[in-house]
Amino acid sequence: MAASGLVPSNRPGDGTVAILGAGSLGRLWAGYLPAGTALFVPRTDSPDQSRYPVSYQLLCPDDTERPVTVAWFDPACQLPDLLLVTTKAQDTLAALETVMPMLPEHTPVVLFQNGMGSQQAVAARWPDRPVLAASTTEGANRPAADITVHAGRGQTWLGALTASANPVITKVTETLASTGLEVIPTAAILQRLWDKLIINAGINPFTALLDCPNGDLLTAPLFLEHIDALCREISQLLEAEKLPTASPQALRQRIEQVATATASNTSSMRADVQHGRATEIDYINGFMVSRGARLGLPMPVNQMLTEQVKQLSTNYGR
Ligand code: KPL
Repeated sequence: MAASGLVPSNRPGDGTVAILGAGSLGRLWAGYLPAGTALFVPRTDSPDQSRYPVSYQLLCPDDTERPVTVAWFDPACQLPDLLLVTTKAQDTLAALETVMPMLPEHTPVVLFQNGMGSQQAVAARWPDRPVLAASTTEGANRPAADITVHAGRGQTWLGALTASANPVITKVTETLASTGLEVIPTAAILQRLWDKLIINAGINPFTALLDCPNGDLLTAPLFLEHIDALCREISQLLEAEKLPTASPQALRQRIEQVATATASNTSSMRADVQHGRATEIDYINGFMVSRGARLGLPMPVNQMLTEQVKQLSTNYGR
């Protein structure tokens, strides 16, 4: 039953998907979901936001375009079957504090945040809810307010973070796969999140500091000076965390492969700095620093990158 006790205008089970976070990734999923099933969840800090539906063009990798219009979720009269959370890592917990009370206890919540730490905070805050995490390599950006570019096809892994999410994984996978995007359920979602964290730790801060696309890193003196030491820190951290280990050389190779495959991309952190937004550095290199501190492992390169990116954001007016 909706929070207000009013009769919902949609029927439970009709595939309605609420999306919290109307940025590039939220718009990507909304654009591929069956027409009319996606709704954006208004932010309580933008009271005017919920007046008009959001309209934009989605530019697809096969060079086709689709016009997308997404209405706003009204908790008084709608019951979503699923909530996708595509907010920045640092905004997630606070944003969910206002949204969770509007959702029935059994509504699955899928977290799409970069980095690590925010997912664990949400699962710890709502341990009895079905909370899942997604790790995606779908590339999306928003060059203008009314344009979302699906920059490259990827894959999305989906896994349970809380016990009550296990029985709903198949259904959530089906709903997300109805977009035509590739969605793969996994029992090893934490490993997937770590794998992506490592890539983000090796690419994002350097591209933000150098203000360059991913591929330009490979010849940049700042990257070449620090990448081996960074990979040594990460390799030691994996071992201390008792996670599958990888040599520093193997980690560097993985990072360089992704930088090459996404050579013309602007990383999410570079984009955040360029737009004067807070970055996710505390959930990427900063997360490694705090895990290292708990385990007695110094992380000087991660620390230096965290501090420099924060300084950069301050210089850009944050
Ligand atoms: O995930 C990314 C990001 O920008 O956050 C990478 C893999 C670095 C691609 O740009």
